[in-house]
Amino acid sequence: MAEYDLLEQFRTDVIEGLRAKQKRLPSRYFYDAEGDAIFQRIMRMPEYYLTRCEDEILGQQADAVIDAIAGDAHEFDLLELGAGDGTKTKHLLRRLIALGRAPFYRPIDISRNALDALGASLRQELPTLRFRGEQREYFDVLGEPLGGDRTKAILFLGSNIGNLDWVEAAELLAGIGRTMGPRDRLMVGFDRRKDPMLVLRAYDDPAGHTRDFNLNLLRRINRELGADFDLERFVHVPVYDPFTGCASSYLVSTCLQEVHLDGVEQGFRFRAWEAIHTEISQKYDQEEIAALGAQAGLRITHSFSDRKDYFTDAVFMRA
Ligand code: AVJ
Repeated sequence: MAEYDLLEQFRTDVIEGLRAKQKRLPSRYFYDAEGDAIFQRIMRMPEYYLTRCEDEILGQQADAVIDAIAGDAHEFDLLELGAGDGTKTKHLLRRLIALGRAPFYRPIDISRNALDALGASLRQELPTLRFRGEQREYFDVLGEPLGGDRTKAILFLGSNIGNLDWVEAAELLAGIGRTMGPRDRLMVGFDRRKDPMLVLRAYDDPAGHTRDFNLNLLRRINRELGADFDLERFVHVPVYDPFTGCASSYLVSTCLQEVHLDGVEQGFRFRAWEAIHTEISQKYDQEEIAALGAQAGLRITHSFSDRKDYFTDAVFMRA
């Protein structure tokens, strides 16, 4: 999509979300340049265990992971949905290059900014790696075939799948599955169910990075859509439901107020303590991972976890 259409889509989604009875904003809009930078800080903070756990898996079990996703294919496409800064994937890329193998790395991300930074770091750190980044939304890749006749390994890491509810997640996996041949593999990073307080702290850090991340969505709407959100009048509220395994983030209006958007006649009214839902981060146990895969027509071939069993990278093939 062109820049203009992306902005129009953003506008439409914001208006629709704020008009709804239960206000919501799609979490994919967190990732502008500022949001990317805040997310980098989140990944470095002690409470956000997800990144370190998956980094441990890919760092310490790289050879086994490579074997599971690419077998003995010499040349293959390594696609990554939501590549971000690619830090964790570089464990695999470095090892593949060291083994003399020839992956064609295809990072896909909605953030132009993240792709540019990733490209620059790859050219420096892995000059012989062939790669081509694509700026797209995950759901966009589904209609089109994800690659030619070459074997492909598809990565969807970092618990990005956690931002989708069960139905959306199953549809995404099924959609990816339809583009997979019998030799292709999909590896998905799932945040596991664990002590609820530990989960909650990952989204409620004392340094306030997660609050900044959540509030940045309003700052972005102000900047790009000409709105007048007063960031002082919203608070970050994370909750975790141990029944459903769903962590949710809200922005809650601390008072009665009206917010305006450029070109929209009618203001958006907030009652005192009315909430905007901004994100889910779903946690899974092993059975749920297998059941989700099965619903999407996929079967688990391998499952890699960190020492504490906080995080699992599951490898799927078509069932
Ligand atoms: C990038 C979607 C995996 O849900 O844990 C981090 C985003 N939100 N802190 C997550 C996020 C608040 C993150 N994902």
